[in-house]
Amino acid sequence: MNKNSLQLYFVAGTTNVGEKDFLAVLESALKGGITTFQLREKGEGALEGEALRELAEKCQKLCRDYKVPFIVNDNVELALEIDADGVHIGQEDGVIAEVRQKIGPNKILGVSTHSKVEALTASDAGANYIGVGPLFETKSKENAGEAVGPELVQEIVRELPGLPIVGIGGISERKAGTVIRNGASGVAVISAIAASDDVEEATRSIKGRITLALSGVEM
Ligand code: 3NM
Repeated sequence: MNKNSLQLYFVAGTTNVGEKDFLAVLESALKGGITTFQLREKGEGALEGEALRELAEKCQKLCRDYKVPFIVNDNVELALEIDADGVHIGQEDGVIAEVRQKIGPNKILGVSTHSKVEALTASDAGANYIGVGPLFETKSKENAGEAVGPELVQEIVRELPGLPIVGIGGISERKAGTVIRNGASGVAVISAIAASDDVEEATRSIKGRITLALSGVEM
């Protein structure tokens, strides 16, 4: 995969946007410059079944309009059914190599990792990129575990220089540059975008920080 598409990776589901309209939030984020979107529909009141499929198809269409990859979290069957660009799985979502087998060689496979060992395993099993986190404290994921700190990104990059990494967990606009300077190809966020009052503007600001950090400008 093109690692530039990981620069600002927006992760969200309907339970992350408060009173806002979910698709409007996604479109604003796309306008603001997100480079990948992952539909992660979890928590109390999360959509399931046909309702989830309909939402996924609407997200997919919007992402296509903006030429941004559309990734489905966890649900390999749904991703295949609607021909999403890829799937993202956690450590509990089935053995990584089995998921790769199911989706074939061409779809994007992302895996959440929390240690060097998990990163190596994911890489061997055919992940195209890994999420490393939670880098900082986060309230957006239940049982996210202790913050591992951005230094873990650096350690993993040293072991696996060819594997694109997105940092995740508690990343604010202010922290985005640090994550990039530790060697990540990009940052993945939920609340920094989904919970902001002005989604497009917040997205643009985070993207600006990432672009600066990738070009080597210190802030
Ligand atoms: N995965 P926020 S942390 C979905 O560590 C997710 O694997 C994590 O949300 C991991 O940007 C996390 O609001 C939540 O902190 C990220």
